[in-house]
Amino acid sequence: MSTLTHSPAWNALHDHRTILSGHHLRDLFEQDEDRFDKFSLLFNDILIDYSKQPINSESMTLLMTLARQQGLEEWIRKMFRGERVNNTENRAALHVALRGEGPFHLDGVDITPSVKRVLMQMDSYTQAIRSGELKGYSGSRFTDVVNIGIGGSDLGPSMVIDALKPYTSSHIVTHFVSNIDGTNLIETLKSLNPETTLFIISSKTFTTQETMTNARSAREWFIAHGGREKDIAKHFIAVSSNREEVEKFGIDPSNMFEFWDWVGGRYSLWSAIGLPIAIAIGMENFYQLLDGASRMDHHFKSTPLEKNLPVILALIGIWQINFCGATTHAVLPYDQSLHRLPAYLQQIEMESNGKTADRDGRSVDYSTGVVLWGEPGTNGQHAFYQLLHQGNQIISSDFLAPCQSQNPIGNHHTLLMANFFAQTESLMKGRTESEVRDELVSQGMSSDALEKLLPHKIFSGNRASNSILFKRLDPQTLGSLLAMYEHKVFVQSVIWNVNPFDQWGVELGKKLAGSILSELKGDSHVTRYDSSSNGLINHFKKNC
Ligand code: G6Q
Repeated sequence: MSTLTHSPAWNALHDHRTILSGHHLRDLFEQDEDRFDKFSLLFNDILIDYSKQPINSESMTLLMTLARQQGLEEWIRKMFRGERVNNTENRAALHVALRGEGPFHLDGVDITPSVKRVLMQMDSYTQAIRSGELKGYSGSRFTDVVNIGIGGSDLGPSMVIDALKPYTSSHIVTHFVSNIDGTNLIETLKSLNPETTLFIISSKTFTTQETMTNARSAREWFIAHGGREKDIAKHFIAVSSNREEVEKFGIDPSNMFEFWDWVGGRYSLWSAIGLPIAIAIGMENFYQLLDGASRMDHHFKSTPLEKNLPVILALIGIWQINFCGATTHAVLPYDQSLHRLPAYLQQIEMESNGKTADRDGRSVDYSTGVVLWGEPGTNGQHAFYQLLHQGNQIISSDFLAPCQSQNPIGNHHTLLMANFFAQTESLMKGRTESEVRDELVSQGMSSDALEKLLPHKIFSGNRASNSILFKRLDPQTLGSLLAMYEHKVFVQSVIWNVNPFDQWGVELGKKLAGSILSELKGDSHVTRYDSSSNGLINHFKKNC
């Protein structure tokens, strides 16, 4: 048994769960009129309501005790102090330095000036592109930006640009190519003119197979469609921490935007990886995004655990995953602009905390991380909500919505929000047998038919959710929300004693494909793998 699952705070939570599990959420609300006031928090324009969770005041006290037992307050200080909290890679995780006033120290040196220098470089480049001062090889202004990157070098920027569409320039369209599947690149290039297209090759390492393959093919396309070698400098720029590889690729280092090994890929949208965001929404709005995140950083660092948004969300998640038996977590934005948020958070949560070894290399005997998924409401309601309401698995969820729409039209937003409130309410309350019986009787249903239909119309309810309401989806609010989720994941990693900043699973994937690649090239019959892999590879070779 691990130290964690053996600890007093963990055991107290287990015992408490046994007692509390006998209480339906409906009862908890009936017993306490002030439940919303007790279990909700306001941070600037963001309201978090966690009162529809199976908790009472004692649950929160016990969860806070667990957090303190695991040394959370000191871990937060360590991260902000630039200590090497990414122990398996011997690195700091200082993404907060990308958006804060500073100073932020790494090995005794303030890194804020380097951050500011790159921000200034982004600022002048962004202005030059948006104003048309920088032009393509034929003298026309840029109309399209193609970001070539994958994982952390893709998900954040593409999600943010979709989320902030009303803030984007109407002169420039941003495209994202991430998949090594040629379809992604080819379909993107089909509508583009090389004379007016700017390629941003975004890769921290500048060695990632997918990105480098797409980048080379994009360069070939550029040359094949009228561009000359000497025009590449104008049309290809790089965001990377690997100057040597950038030069090898043929990009002028003066067209390289630097970031550093203390910025994890999935925490990098605040760095030069955010360049496509800055070009799309303008630098002023990009600064607003950073400012929103910085405000959340300040809140996270300086607010007592009991009133600390990321801490509360994280502990509610721990409660759900480790004590209530939730195996998956749905992120359900009632905002079409946030349609890529679940995919983005999937990486933040699953890549960060999906680990089996703790910080000291011991196997854990408790769940870490959670399967995260989701789709915007109301679409999901007509697809998978059935299982949320009447399935027999425990699924926790975050419902997110803006009070004001980015695109008001008629009564759309009111209807959307009516659905938002109705869903969390009915998941919590359910429908009892007597409520269903009364309804069917009032419809005049015969007793035989009624008894047959009755069990199908009962909803057990008692299904937990968090509601996250914000005034409007603007750059600052989005920045705060994303930083909130980043810190939530960090808090959970502290409770589980895992390193949230490495990703050895990703590194393995990068290596494995390389070894099979050589087998796919020749004509020889493959025999060196298991019979399944041999059979599949040989079938592919016959049919490709
Ligand atoms: C993120 C991961 C991973 C990474 C990609 C791209 O935290 O490390 O998703 O971002 O594998 O890596 P490069 O930016 O080095 O191409």
